[in-house]
Amino acid sequence: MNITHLSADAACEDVLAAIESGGGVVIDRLVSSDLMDGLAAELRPWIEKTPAGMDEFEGRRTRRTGGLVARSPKSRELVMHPLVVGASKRILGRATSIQLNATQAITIGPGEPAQVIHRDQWAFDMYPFAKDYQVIVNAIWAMTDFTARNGATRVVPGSHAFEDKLRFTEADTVPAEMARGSVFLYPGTTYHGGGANRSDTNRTGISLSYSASWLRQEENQYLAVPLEIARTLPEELLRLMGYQRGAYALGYVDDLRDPMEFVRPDLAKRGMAR
Ligand SMILES: O=C(O)CCC(=O)C(=O)O
Ligand SMILES: [Fe+2]
Repeated sequence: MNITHLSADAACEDVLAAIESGGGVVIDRLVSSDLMDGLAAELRPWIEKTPAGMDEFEGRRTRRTGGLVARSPKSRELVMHPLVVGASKRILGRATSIQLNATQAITIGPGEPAQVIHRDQWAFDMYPFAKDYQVIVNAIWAMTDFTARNGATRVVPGSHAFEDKLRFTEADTVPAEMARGSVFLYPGTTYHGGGANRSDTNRTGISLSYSASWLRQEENQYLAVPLEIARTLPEELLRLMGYQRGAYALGYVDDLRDPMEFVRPDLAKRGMAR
């Protein structure tokens, strides 16, 4: 079983159906090469400065560069991509609202072995969420081509419906191969991992994940994005970053104030009702 590929004009329903049946989907060339060129130029100095990972999961030949909303204006377009955000809202639809969970440019260097196969929702202290309750969706955008040789994400097809805490080997997986500008979208229950890079060039993916807004964000957006920058961002992005209450009252400030009041007082909502 291979990963379904859809074209850039795919409808949200097609994306949801492909994920429902296979546990993930590649949407080919959803953004232009030009956008990826711009993104690569903005990120290059930051990636160059990023130290390699400290353990096997992070990858000792892998660099994880975060804070993308602050560091790369072009990344904001990916974070707010309507098809990805629309599909994520549907997949996480049992929660009242969704939020940006983490932003990471993942640069897998030559010689890096395969990452252990895992579920992204294990980030939440391995909590055994109900099978029909998704808490996280990840979009990995290809900033370089993703090939089986250079470390394309490896996926266990259909594994979003499997039991929790299973172990897999590379032989159980298929590579999410895709051209630059494409995105691989999958829920937090799909078993996957970064592939081994057996090539002599870097593989870079921009991993942008979204979660149910009642969970703690993996990347702290309030500290990763300085307030002076936050004040310049569009409302939709600010809300995704967490400048809104989750569920009924999560994340309010002092006298039940909307966190938006601290960034864009003109957009703040009064009272808890949505
Ligand atoms: O870089 C990749 O292809 C996947 C990385 C990953 O799954 C993770 O770090 O959680
Ligand atoms: Fe992962």
